[in-house]
Amino acid sequence: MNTSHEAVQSYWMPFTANRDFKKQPRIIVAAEGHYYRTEDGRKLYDAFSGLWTTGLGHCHPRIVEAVQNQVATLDYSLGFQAASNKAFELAEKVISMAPPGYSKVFFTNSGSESADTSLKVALGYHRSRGEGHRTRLIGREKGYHGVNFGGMSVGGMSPNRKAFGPSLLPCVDHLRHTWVPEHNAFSRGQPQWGAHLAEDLERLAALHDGSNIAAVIVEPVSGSSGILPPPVGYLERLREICDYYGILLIFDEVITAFGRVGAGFAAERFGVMPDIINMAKGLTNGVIPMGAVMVRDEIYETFMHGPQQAIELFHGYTYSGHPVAAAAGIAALEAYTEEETFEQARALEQHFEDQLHSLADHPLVTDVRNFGLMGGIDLVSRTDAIGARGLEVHKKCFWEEDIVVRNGGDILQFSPFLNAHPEDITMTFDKVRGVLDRID
Ligand code: PXG
Ligand code: PLP
Repeated sequence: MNTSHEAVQSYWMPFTANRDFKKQPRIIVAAEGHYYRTEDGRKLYDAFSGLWTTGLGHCHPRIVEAVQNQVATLDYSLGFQAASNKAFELAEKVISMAPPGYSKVFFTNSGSESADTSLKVALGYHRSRGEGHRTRLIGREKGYHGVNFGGMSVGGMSPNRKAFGPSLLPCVDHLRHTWVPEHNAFSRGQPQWGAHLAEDLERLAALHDGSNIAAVIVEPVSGSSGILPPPVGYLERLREICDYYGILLIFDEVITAFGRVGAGFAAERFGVMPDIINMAKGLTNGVIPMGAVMVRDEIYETFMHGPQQAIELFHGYTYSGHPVAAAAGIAALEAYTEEETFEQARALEQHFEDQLHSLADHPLVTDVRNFGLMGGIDLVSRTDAIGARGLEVHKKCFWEEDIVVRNGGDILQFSPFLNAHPEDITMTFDKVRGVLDRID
């Protein structure tokens, strides 16, 4: 039965042009492997693997089974002062996949909650060390750290901030972003130009005094703002400056963790170790909402003082460490290891890069960027309607080409499955080219 008009009208959709959508709703009813099924019975190839979430493909049998078993065994357990066995098991698995030095995992339900959790951990850490004066938080222009107040404040995507300006957190500064097309347009992988932009942190340390800065949060590769890989040497330089001033470095790896950049974590791929790593999405392959914040041992230990019965961190969510989400996470992490998913993803990178950049010569394309299995294509915006061309490509792909391509305004974003077939990547870009040829 088709979704009724009333049902469509009842739902206030997130990050969606609701009025436009409701004229011709795009409704998905099922998925399997690399395909969605629509309400009108078509099979769509998913070129965005969920929403960066579902690298293993949809309805992965191992995860489906784990969730089905868990929901029938322990549907929910309180997580405060007692917790489900699955939360512990997943925490151990995450640590075992992480580079050396990280030893504790705090569970959240999303990337947004991970962002706010990590900022609170950073402030609490400094306070526990007797440095409560470290209150400043530094984000970056074009950064995305979700939509809660902390993440929104350190985030740097202007449309997400615009309506809430006066209510954003105080004591926040932003580094400049690293996308400067006259120097680094059409980069393949990390741009050579731009490492010096990390010196913005030196300027902020000089302005406020480094001893007043609690943390710097960046995505190792910015995702939502259109796939901005770090210039060569940039992350290394941020790490050095943070070390010098005693500032915590947080990597928001909500997109980049679990294979998206051909490794367990971008930290590992870039060889730069932050103090805190945020994750979500791929943690459960998107099957059940869950996020996590992983910290270096010293950060956790710093909180562990005072009377034994005292709660060390006044923070947590009703669903932190939810047993069904944790079961999905355990199964996903086992699948990544046994199927050698990260190695597969790494092996696809060159083909993906070549196909993505094959659109560079199209008259509607102004820039193409990629890292790992993350790709962005900028389209020329229509003068009278910013975002309209990108949305039109998304809609034409959905209705006429049977593929799901995500647009963020006039930027097309690609997040192929970590285990994609190379010919499907080729097919994706052939179809996108066809659509670009047909629109004005
Ligand atoms: N941090 C980063 C780096 C993200 O990419 C979040 C935090 C927030 O996660 P939640 O689970 O609260 O949404 C994200 C989420 C896009 C797109 O089109 C990206 C995200 C969300 C929606 C769309 O690139 N990333
Ligand atoms: N609002 C109210 C009234 C609550 O009781 C709670 C949790 O107990 C929350 C918000 C927070 O909900 P959650 O823990 O799911 O984030």
